[in-house]
Amino acid sequence: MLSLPKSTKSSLGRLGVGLGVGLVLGVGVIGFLRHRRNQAAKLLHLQQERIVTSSVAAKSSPAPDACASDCASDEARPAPCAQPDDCVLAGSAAALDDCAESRSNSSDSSDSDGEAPSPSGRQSLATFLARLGLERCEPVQELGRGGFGRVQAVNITLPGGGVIKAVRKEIFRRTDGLSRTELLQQEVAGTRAAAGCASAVQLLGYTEPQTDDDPHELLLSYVPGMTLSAYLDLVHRADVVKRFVAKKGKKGKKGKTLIPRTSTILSTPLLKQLAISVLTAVNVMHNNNMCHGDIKSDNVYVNTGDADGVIHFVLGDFGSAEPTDSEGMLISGAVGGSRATAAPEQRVHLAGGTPACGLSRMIDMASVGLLLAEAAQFRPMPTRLWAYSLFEDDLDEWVPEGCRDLCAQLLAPSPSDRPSAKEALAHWWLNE
Ligand SMILES: *[C@@H]1O[C@H](CO)[C@@H](O)[C@H](O)[C@H]1NC(C)=O
Ligand SMILES: CC(=O)N[C@H]1CO[C@H](CO)[C@@H](O)[C@@H]1O
Repeated sequence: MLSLPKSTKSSLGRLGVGLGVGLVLGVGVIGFLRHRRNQAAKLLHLQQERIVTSSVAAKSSPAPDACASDCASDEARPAPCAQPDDCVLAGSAAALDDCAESRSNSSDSSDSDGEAPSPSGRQSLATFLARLGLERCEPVQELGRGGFGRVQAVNITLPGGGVIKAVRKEIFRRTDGLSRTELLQQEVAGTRAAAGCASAVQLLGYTEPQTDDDPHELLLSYVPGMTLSAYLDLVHRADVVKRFVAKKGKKGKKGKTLIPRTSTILSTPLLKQLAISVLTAVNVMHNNNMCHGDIKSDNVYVNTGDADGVIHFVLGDFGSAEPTDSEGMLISGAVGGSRATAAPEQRVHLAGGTPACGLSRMIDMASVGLLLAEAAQFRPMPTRLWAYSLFEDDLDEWVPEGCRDLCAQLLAPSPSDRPSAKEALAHWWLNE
């Protein structure tokens, strides 16, 4: 296992954060995918085995890139999430246990800091879900369905009698010649790259199809609530009702008038929280040499279901994730994504062109800029969002200056002018 500097390790412990075995193995897997994409199936099988026997694997054979990152500077090492409740994942006690277990078993014995091992049996929950979760799940509700697949909320009854809610994503057989096995592997690798991050959907299990006829499924952590796009629509509509006020027209005629919006759709504290949550997840992915590729309000979930009434934002949908080299360039030189929320150079690519600057993980930064602009003002104005993305429009003056500045930096026309996720997290507006 990684021998982290003691200070790092104990601070991880304090925060309840584990550089999860999954995360570290994920790095190794990604490293492999980079060079040998076609051998991914074999590797994923190996990976699955390693998770099941994590303590053994962690001790005996660190994955190649885990070793490399061990020698790298702090800068390059996969950063744990910033939030103290790092391992507390939306609707996923399993992932919590996974984190706790990885932490307790990631210390080598010579440097155990006197940490008590976690109670035996905690690992068994994550292991149970990884091995049997998909077999044992019962559909509760269909969350989405398209030509490419189906997403369901599911209940999984645990051996002890409890029930865990999760999300099952099935990838349907393709008619366009694309391999659904590769798509599954792409999403598994993408989701793994954000393992352990509280503001990212977590991977609980997945199938390992040997043929195209086998089931192609992922088991993901469940986020109670809705997509950010739906949430913004809801908040916006409620606000319109408030701004649509009675007004006496000329000659005593009664009418109604809509007072123009002068405050952001998401409140300033929520906007900042959104930025921090998404940037934190992106930072973890980028540190693991993975680019999300499709950051948009449909792929961010708003957890409104916590008992504390506190809202959480969670990044999901890693199906467009692309491995990058250590410079952040996309190894395949190609990426999917959504035109409306894509970076300028990504749009050139999506339109069949070749961007002069190539494609790098900085496409994610531009998409985060557009996401924030949408959440601040442009959700009900898709034409203005589009114009903004073409540098032909701007956020209105009443949008907080810090927000406008951060959006503008993230959406810099040249990818090299955009801040990294880590730099963006240090922006003054998010820290005042
Ligand atoms: C799923 O689990 C919840 C919580 O235990 C329960 O209330 C619900 O009835 C279950 N739904 C199905 C369809 O089994
Ligand atoms: C629950 C579990 O598997 N924990 C293991 C962590 O690692 C120690 C040895 O390093 C094992 O004894 C535990 O069983």
